[in-house]
Amino acid sequence: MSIAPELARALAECRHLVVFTGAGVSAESGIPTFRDALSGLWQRFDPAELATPEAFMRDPALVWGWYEWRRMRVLQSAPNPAHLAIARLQQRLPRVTLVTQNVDDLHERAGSSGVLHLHGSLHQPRCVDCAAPFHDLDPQPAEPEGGRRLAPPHCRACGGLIRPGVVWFGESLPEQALQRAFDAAADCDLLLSVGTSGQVWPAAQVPQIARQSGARVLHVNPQAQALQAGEYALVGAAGEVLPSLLQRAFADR
Ligand code: BV8
Ligand code: ZN
Repeated sequence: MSIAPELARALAECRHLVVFTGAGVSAESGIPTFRDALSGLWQRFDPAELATPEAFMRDPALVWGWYEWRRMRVLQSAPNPAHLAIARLQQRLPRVTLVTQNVDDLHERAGSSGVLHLHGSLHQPRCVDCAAPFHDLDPQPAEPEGGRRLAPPHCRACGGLIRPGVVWFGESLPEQALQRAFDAAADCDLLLSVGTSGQVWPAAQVPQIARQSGARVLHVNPQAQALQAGEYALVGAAGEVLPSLLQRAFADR
C-alpha cells in the first residue's frame, strides 16, 4: 500500500485527530459487518425486524437471542491490527478523540481509552422499566438452541425485562457522547474514518462536520467511494492500511 507522503505527514503533525469507526474496523476480528454482501449480519436479518424497540417488545426472545449470539461472537474474537494501530495513535499524538458506531468493546480491549460509543454497547444491558444496569450476563453465552431464540433475563430490582444496551433505530443517541463527538469533529484538523458505509444518522454527520470545519477527512475502506473536496481515501482493509500508515507517518520520529 503506497501512502501519499502528505497524508502521512498530516497524521504525524496532527494537533487534534478524530478517529471515527464503523463495523468495518472489526471485520478482520471475524465480526460480520452489517452491509457486507457476503457476511453482513444485515444480510441475515431484516433490520426493521430486529434492531428496533418494537421488535423487542413483540418478540423479546428473538431479539435477545440475536444480541446474545453477537455478544458471544465478540467474546470469542480479539482486537485486530486496526484496533491496535488506533490505540497506538492515542499514545503517539497530542490529542485523539475516538468515536465509534460499534457496540463491541474491541477498541477498549486493544488499549484505547475514552471511547465515545454513539450506538451503545453489547456489554451494558439494562432494565426496560427502571433502566437499572444488569450485571449477571452469562460470561460464556451458548449459541442459542434452535436458531435465534433466547428469553431475556429479568431485572433484579423490579422484575422488568432486560434489554441490550444498544441504540435501536428510532431511538435517540446518548446526548453527551454525540455532542462530544460533534465538538471534536468541529475542532479537529484531521478525521480518520475507518470501516463505515456512512449510512446511519446522525452518526454520519461526524465526518461531515469535520470537513465543513476545514479538517481533512481520510477514509479507510476496501470499497472506493466518491470523495468531496478535502476528502482522501486509502482503499484497503483497515488491518493492513493502518499499520502501513503509522509506519510511514512515524518512521523517522
Ligand atoms: C434516530 C446499534 C430519531 C444496534 C445501530 C433518513 C435520513 C436520515 C435518517 C434516517 C432516515 N431514515 C431513518 C433514519 C433514522 C435512522 C437511520 O439513520 N436509518 C438509516 C438506515 C437510513 N437512524 C436512527 O434511527 C437513529 N436514531 O434517528 O432517532 C430520533 C430523534 C430524536 C428523538 C428520538 C429519536 C439511531 C441509529 C442507530 C441504529 N443502531 N447499531 C445494533 O448494533 O444492532 S446502527 C448499525 O449500523 C451499527 O451500529 C453500525 O455500526 C451502523 C453503521 O453501519 P457501519 O458501521 O457503517 O457498518 P456497515 O456494515 O454499514 O459498513 C461497513 C463498512 O466497512 C463498509 O463500508 C465496508 O466496505 C467496510 N469494510 C468491510 N471490511 C472492512 C471495511 N473497512 C475497513 N476494513 C475492512 N476490513
Ligand atoms: Zn428494573
